[in-house]
Amino acid sequence: MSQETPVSIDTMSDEQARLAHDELADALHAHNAAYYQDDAPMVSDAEYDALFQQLVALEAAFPELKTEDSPTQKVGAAPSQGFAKIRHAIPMLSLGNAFDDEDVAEFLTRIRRFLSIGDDEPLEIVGEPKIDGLSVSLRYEDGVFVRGATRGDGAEGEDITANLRTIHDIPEKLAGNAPGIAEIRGEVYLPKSAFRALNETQKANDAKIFANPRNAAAGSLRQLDSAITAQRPLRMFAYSWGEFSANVADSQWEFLETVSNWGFQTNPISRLCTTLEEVLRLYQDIGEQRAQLDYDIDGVVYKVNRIDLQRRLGFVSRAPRWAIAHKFPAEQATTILKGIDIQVGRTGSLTPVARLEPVTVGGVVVSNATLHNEDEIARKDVRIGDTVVIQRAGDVIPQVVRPVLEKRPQGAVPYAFPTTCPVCGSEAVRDVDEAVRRCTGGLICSAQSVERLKHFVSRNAFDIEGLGAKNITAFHEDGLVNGPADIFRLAEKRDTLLEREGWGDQSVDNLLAAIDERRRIGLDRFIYALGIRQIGQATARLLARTYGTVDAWRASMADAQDRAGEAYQDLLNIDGIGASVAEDLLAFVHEDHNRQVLDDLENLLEIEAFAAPPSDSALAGKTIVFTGTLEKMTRSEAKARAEALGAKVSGSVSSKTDLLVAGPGAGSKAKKAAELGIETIDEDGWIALSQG
Ligand code: 1X8
Repeated sequence: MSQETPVSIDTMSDEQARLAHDELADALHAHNAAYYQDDAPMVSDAEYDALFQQLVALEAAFPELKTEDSPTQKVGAAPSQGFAKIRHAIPMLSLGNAFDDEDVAEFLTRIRRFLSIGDDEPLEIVGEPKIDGLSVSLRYEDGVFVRGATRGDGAEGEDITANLRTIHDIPEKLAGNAPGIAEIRGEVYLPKSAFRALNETQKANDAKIFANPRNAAAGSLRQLDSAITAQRPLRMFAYSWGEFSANVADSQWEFLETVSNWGFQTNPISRLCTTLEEVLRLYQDIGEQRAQLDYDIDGVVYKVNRIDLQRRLGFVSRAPRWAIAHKFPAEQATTILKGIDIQVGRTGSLTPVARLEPVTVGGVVVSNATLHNEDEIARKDVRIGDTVVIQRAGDVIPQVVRPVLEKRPQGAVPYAFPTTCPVCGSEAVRDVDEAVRRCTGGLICSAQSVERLKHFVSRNAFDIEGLGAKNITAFHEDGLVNGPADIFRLAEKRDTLLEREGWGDQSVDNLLAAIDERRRIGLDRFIYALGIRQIGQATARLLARTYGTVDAWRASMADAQDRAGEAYQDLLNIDGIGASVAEDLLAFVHEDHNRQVLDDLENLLEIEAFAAPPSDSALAGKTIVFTGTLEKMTRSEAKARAEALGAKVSGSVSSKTDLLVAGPGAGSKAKKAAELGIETIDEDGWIALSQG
């Protein structure tokens, strides 16, 4: 569902879905940053063309896209200062989500299909309550607790060892025989009863009142003074692991038993299930107990029990294919819609935001919510002055669900969506079948420039410390930074920076140092940072992996302008890039202005070649094509394995193909490979190669 090629979700290919997801997620992430980090709630940050519900619908149809870091799920934790960073030996993953029984059924079907397990063969699933707390990783060496970290962004967390040592459920020494290295993962939480008591005390002391137990637990764990943490009765359930120097369990269930013997708490209402019906009954049972539990839960996590099967299933993006979180429904409330603001995104999309009479939903005060887009407002017939039902789930931006018609004030009129850009006044148009109306102002629209800059410095792009959305907006407003390259020329404007209120020698030095630190950047991040339509993180990585260096990428993009040429075919051959993405990409590089920006940036930066993940693998950097029938693993598994080893998987054979894996029934591709003299192996050869 690119904005250009409207494809309905029902008929989308996996590739289209992933691209659509990239685009929507991207936009919403930026919006989230504005809302949660910049204290500028909903002020024109994101390209919120990303209709939240479109994303939800997309994820419902393609649940593998529903990772815990999807904007539908969560907002990234605000980076905090004061704790040392710890890189996790093994990343802490997110989880995909299931919202209804059908999602769960599909999850099980997908696993069976991937592993080629028949419907009549058993598949054990462990169901465990999903605790609404903070994920931590605890490292034990020779049975002794040495270090503990928050999840952070999954790759890197914060060293909160001292605080974790105050938690009674975290043993200082493991009972029994633990291996030399054992990393236990679990959720730290504050019991509901303790939360209520804490807020009583806080109130009596005129101190900060916490919105919910999770926030209170987070605040308690992030104390720089662990004596304060020690006063908060935090607890922990263990449920997973990171690095282990020896095998301690063959299944999740056995793992839980093992860590329980070592002295950890494991959740007593978890259950081992064998059928979809059992899994759904567990969800029902846990849902019914929810209110009585002394800790908040927001769903049930299902995991494939056998660890060997978990290994085979592996990961999609940053979530395991072998686990999913079945969420409980969102909480709702009613309030009054005071107005509708229109925000302009990076690519000109106009996004309506509801201004609400503040109301508490699920323990959090909400004063604005998303209305997704023009059609959504019309479909729901939401009018200014209406009493509206809003809902929020987890940390997600609240949504307007529907108006309460009985309470509609007299004289309320249907909302007329603007047809001009509220920022630059240019005409705002909708392409046929596009959900989003866009400002046509392009380069003259300051809202778009600002959003592009915000994207450029955002967390997954250049991520410059001290140069977040707020500062970049101010710098843009004052003409200090008009385009991305200006950021790397700020040193020339030192004096102007010093004149700014709140900026002194130290802070300017820090900023310039932080900018210098980012002059080296990986090609994938660089491409992503450009903010090209439809090029999200996954697609940017794909391009970086395929072309390797910025020079090779640019040269190929230039060559690919010839739609009849080989470079264009090569681009389309990338598994995961279709014609619509290719067009957006080529349109971007075709623009003189953009090429100028690329030239400028290349002069100012050191853009690192893409490093294929495991460089010791014989397959790293190789282009592989699979054809014919694979009998010992599914095509998806083969592809996932190839990519994990740093190879590219292509859909068709060309002179760039390094290896063809041909199963029985291989036809024209095998013939073409033979003609081109490309190495061809069978499935057994592939298994030997990919395992060796
Ligand atoms: C997150 C959580 C998991 C579990 C419980 N609570 C959570 N918040 C569990 O597995 N029992 S797993 C998980 C994750 O993988 N991100």
